[in-house]
Amino acid sequence: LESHVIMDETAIRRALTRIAHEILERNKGIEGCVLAGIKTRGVFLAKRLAERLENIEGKSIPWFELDVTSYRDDRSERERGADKISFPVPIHDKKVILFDDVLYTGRTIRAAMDAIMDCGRPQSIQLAVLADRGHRELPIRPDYIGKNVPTSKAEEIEVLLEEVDGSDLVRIFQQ
Ligand code: 3GP
Ligand code: 5GP
Ligand code: MG
Repeated sequence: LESHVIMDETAIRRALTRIAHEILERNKGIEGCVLAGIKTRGVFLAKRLAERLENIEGKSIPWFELDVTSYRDDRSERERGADKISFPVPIHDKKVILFDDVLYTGRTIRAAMDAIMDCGRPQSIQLAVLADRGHRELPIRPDYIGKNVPTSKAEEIEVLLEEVDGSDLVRIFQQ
């Protein structure tokens, strides 16, 4: 099993700092912005980004966790209807910025947008990802990208984050 490192701790830190500045530039600050971290690792990325933005701007930005499992299109209709998400942070008229670790087919992001639209009408939805590995099956593109990683479908990206894995690293594996 061959693997190589595509982002180390420093690269991840710099990418997050750059994305923070890109968000501030595009939105002219963080007024009206809300961060949403998608399921496991996207949550920690969103939390880190919120800290960066607070350090730069000197004001806090709301963020919340988003579990899109019940909105995925690979679940049955019955399973999907089961639990409607409610957010701890109001999203009506807000600029919601989604954060996920890896973007692949785009189905997870479609599910995340569905979940959000079910709860209100945001002013806009933007997307940040740590790694974009290509192979989209839906017309979805990220607004903020840590690193573009062209992959074959046989390759897999492993994202390790301090909070869950004890260290920060992005690696690519050949299956
Ligand atoms: P995450 O919850 O931190 O994002 O999907 C469950 C976990 O498996 C994810 O962790 C993700 O990192 C990892 N994973 C690795 N390869 C894949 C893949 O091809 N599809 C999905 N859905 N998850 C993958
Ligand atoms: P998509 O729905 O775009 O196909 O996949 C995105 C989700 O699946 C992300 O939340 C991510 O966790 C996971 N995923 C897809 N491919 C990979 C991969 O190569 N590596 C990792 N770590 N996660 C992946
Ligand atoms: Mg993920």
